[in-house]
Amino acid sequence: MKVIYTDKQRLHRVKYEFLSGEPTPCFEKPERADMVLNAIHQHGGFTVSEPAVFGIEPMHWVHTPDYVAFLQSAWSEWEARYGDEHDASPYCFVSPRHLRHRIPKDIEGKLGYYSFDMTAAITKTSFEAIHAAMECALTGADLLVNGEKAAFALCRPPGHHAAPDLMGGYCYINNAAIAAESLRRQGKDKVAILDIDYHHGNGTQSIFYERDDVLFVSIHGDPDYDYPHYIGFDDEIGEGKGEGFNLNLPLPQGKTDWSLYGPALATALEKIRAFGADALVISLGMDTYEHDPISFFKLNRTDYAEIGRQLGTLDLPTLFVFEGGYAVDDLGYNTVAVLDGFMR
Ligand code: SP5
Ligand code: ZN
Repeated sequence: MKVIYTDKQRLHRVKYEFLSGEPTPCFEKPERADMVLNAIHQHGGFTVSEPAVFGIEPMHWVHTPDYVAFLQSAWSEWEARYGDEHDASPYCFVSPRHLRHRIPKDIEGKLGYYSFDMTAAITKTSFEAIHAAMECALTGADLLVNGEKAAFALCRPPGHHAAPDLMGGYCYINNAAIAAESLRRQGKDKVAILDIDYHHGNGTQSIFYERDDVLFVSIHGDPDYDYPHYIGFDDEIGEGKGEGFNLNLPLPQGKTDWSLYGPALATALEKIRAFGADALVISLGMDTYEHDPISFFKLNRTDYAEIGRQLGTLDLPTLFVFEGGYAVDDLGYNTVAVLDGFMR
């Protein structure tokens, strides 16, 4: 299988996230990708290559122009005000939500306006990495269009929490959504996105919520008790033309092992088959692992091989887009277990 990766993505390294009441070293770090690359090289059945060059235009396919402009200028505006000692991070959010509000001129106001949490800080070189991650996903989509059966875009920072004009959950630009849109624009009439990150793909859901040409299915920790807290429930089925093209399969914290996960995966695959997808994008989060430090499912490496095998039974051109997964020591081997299970 072809893997698309570039070291440019190392340019995004955030110092802290605000978690459980204290500044914590950021779980989403460059070493995550190193561990995956390491396992990929050990496996031997992959070829790793650099992404092709794309401009920033594809960001506008799923994000608003003002949001993209904000991402580009945020660091210089922040540095002009506060210097370069700390990463640019929001502290104040839109309130009141339901009355009119406007986009403020000051960088601190803008950071809050375009964020839904405090875990997506911006550094001097973040935008280069964010752009490179999108290029990895787009290159993967092009491989499928050119006849490749499958590809793995080893993206970071991840993307599935990024909505049209919101960053959060370590995500800025929605790599999987842009890859799906690229597939749509290149002749794949129906594209399914299956999000198996532990956390609900709120950003991807919001991007495609009113569309019937891109099906979004997500298996994740029950948002009544878990991040992203306000979205990801099973009664969110899509709106307008998109009604019936959004499927959330929340599962309980703590006790979700294969006995609960397997049936949810079967439901997801059945939905994708019934949709009649021409291509499949997998938001491949590995934070469903039993030893993940911030998540609460109990999947193990054998389960990952089985997930990969079952995804293969759909027999669709499939792009894997890397999302979360924070048990760094096992992250590479778990990721390769899914891909290896798929290739068998
Ligand atoms: C891409 C991705 O996986 N983003 C996830 C961001 C989740 N951030 C908030 C996690 C909150 C976890 N709270 C439990 C703390 C355990 N000590
Ligand atoms: Zn996650």
